[in-house]
Order: sequence, then structure tokens, then C-alpha cells
Amino acid sequence: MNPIVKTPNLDRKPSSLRYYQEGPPKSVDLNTWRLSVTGLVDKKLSFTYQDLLEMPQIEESRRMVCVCNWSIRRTWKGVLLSNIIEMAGVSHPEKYYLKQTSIGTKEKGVYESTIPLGDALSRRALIVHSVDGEPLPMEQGYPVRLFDFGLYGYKNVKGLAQLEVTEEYQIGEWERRAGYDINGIVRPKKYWIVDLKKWRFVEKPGEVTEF
Ligand SMILES: Nc1nc2c(c(=O)[nH]1)N[C@H]1C(S)=C(S)[C@@H](COP(=O)(O)O)O[C@H]1N2
Ligand SMILES: [Mo]
Repeated sequence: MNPIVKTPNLDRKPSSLRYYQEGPPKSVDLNTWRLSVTGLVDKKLSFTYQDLLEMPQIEESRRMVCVCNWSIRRTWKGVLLSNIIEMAGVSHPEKYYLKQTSIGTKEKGVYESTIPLGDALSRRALIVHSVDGEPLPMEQGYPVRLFDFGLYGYKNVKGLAQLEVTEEYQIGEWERRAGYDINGIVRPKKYWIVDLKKWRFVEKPGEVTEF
């Protein structure tokens, strides 16, 4: 196995708490937490944390981009969304959307985001449980977070509890309030690259793979 390179300049990453709408849950009990998969599926599923750890694992360095013009490349580990969708049985994923819902908090409710399912699968979206070889910190999405790296961070729900396959491309509360585009595709422009400590221009829309 490749040694995991810790993300350089991590101390310079903008705070995860700044735009955490519902806030991280105070704690998550893995004995009761489940990732449920519902909606237009052949088989409804419910995964424990252990179930996810026992599936084929993917560990790769990929770049996440925030709509507020910064980006960080880190080593993420988890399972392929496609693996989960295959188990649930969805015959034409390109026709559907995937609505993600967070665990949320009593005080502030849940965070939701809907993404095109076919696009997420073709971009090898991950259900991430670890970063740089350690479980995701609570404020970064413990126990799991969905990542479609072609989309801005606001499309990728932290503290994930539910995935629902749906026909409806539904705008999220945060998208409505902040005026963000529902599609959330990373746009070509200049970003502050935290790990490289410099500004770089991204030339193409979607996942940043050039650097
Ligand atoms: N559950 C949940 N997930 C969320 C959010 C949120 O408020 N709640 N905010 C989104 C936004 S707006 C951003 S910019 C990223 C921040 O991710 P980070 O903590 O890895 O920096 O999380 C996204 N996922
Ligand atoms: Mo954000």
C-alpha cells in the first residue's frame, strides 16, 4: 500500500464550521447510525458503518473545490457510490437524481442536496469515511460523507444518513438561501489552492485533475 501523504498546509484550510448549516451532531452512535438507501430502488438498503468498511475500499487522492474559490487535494477513502447503487438495483441511473440527507441536529434540522445520479456514477463518486488515513473528523462529515468531486462542496453532504433515488431534481435550502446553482459543477476560474499555497486557474468545468 502507498504510504499516505498528509495534506500539506492543512492548517490553512478554511474552517469546516463556517458554513455548517445544521452544525455537526454532538456525537454519533455507530450502534444506531445507518446509511439508508431508499426511493426508486429494487431493494431498500441499510448499511452499518461496519458494513461499509467490509465492502471493497477505494483510496485515492482527489481535489475538492469550494464555491468560495478555494480547493484542497487530499487522500480520501471509502466505497464507490456505484457499488451501493448496484446493490440497491437501479436499472437506468442516468434517468434519476440522488437526494442526500444529513443526520442533522435537533436545533437546526437537516442539510439536503440533490445531484444527478448518472453523472455522480460516471465521475466515480465516493462515500468517504476517512481522510489522510484517519476517520473523518466530526466537523468534516463523520461518519460518512458523499463526494462527487466534479461538484462544489455544498453539493456533498456531511454526516450522511440517507440516500434517496428520485425523479425530482430538488433545490436545497442552502442553494436557495445562498443563491447557488442547483447543478453545482465546478467552474473554470481562479481558485486558492490550499495544499499548493498558490492561486491556480482551472481551465475546464468539473473535477480538477490537472494538479
Ligand atoms: N451536512 C452538511 N453538509 C455540508 C454542509 C452543511 O451545512 N451540512 N455545508 C456544505 C458546504 S456549503 C461546504 S462549503 C462544505 C464544506 O466542507 P468542509 O468541511 O470539508 O470544508 O460542506 C458541505 N456539506
Ligand atoms: Mo460552502
